[in-house]
Amino acid sequence: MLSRACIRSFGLAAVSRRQAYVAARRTVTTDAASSHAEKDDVPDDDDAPFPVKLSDESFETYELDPPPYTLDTTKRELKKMYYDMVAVRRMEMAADRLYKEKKIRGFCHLSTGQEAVAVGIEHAITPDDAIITAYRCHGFALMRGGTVRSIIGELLGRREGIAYGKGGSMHMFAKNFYGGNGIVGAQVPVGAGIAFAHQYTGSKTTTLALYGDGASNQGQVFEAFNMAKLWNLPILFGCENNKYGMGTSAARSSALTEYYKRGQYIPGLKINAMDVLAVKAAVQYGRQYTVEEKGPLVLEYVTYRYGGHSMSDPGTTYRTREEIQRMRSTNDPIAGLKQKILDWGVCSEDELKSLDKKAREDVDKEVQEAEAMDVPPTTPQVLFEDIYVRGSEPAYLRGRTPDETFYCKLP
Ligand SMILES: Cc1ncc(C[n+]2csc(CCOP(=O)(O)OP(=O)(O)O)c2C)c(N)n1
Ligand SMILES: [Mg+2]
Repeated sequence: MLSRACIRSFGLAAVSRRQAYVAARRTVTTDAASSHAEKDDVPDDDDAPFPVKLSDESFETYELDPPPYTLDTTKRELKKMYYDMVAVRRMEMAADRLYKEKKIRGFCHLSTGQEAVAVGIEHAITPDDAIITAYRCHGFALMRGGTVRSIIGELLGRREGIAYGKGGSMHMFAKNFYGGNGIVGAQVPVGAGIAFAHQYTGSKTTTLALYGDGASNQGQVFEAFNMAKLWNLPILFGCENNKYGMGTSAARSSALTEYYKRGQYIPGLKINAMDVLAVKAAVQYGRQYTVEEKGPLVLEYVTYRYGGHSMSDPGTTYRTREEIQRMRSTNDPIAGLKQKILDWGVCSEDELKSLDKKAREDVDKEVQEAEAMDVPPTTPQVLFEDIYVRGSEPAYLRGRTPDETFYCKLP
């Protein structure tokens, strides 16, 4: 029989386990407006650089010197960052509407709340660097040069979609953007392969391989870490920690929620990824580190998704409405940058409003164009097209049964 003391201690253990579930420690700030610039330092000229001081709670490091806490930016860049984040959000909102109208079918994962990650990264790298991510990929596709028209067209399954209407929400590609991948974690070793190619060809570029807090527990992630370290690959592994993997909180799924330490023998950096400037500073530092052949890094972008996991998840059964509301009203990346732009006198409230209006109008116009696009004709030619790179197709492709075999027209 169990003694009372025993029962008490088991009980306590269960309680402390439960508490551990609730309180995942997030030690960097998620304040989106935590950086600081002196108004007097902001020049009149849109292209003249001025310094921004990041909050000392922007980063946490593991076996790594932190990035500089000062970042040079320009008025033009801040306005572009703002425009980009608004455009990503408007595009996601349009996808949300079209899904609810049943015009978009199948899977659809939105990144509302996480805009500072895709935008901050793009402002820190060059078009020759590579990005690969999971299914929450619309914002990355846009930042990598996809158009709203082609991304929404893809979601609608249109012929002129970014993947010719055959990929849908999870499978979008652009130059040096390797998707959009549906299998949780699978993009991480593929990212290591891209980094290997960069190293092999001596291109002095880096690869960013992004995955979620849920994906971080996949075995293949650790296999990729191992190879990357052995070969000193120029890669920035990046865990987008949005606190949940589907309906499971990070603390329930991960024995160690400090994802930036997960590389063990790979240095790591945790980033306030609600502040687009902190993301830019961290990634530009990481990029430099990897192209200087110092080896891989594991970054952790601390962020938050406002919506459910996908369109079929209301997102309110495993977290409180208060938590979502608090993040939206006090940590929003767009509102945070907006406040800084106004505080620092980067532009007037009217100019910012017209920037907002322009982003909205640009997106709405392209969404309308996407809706007007043709759906692909239902012919075998179209069905079998684009399995191979155009021009490299084999003589025939097998269908489900021999009579479905498709003979490619040889050029
Ligand atoms: C190998 C594999 N297992 C399970 C799934 C189902 N699944 C899709 S998303 C997901 C959770 C991933 O969460 P996270 O990595 O945190 O990414 P987030 O959705 O938060 O961006 C799971 C388990 C899958 N797609 N592939
Ligand atoms: Mg997650």
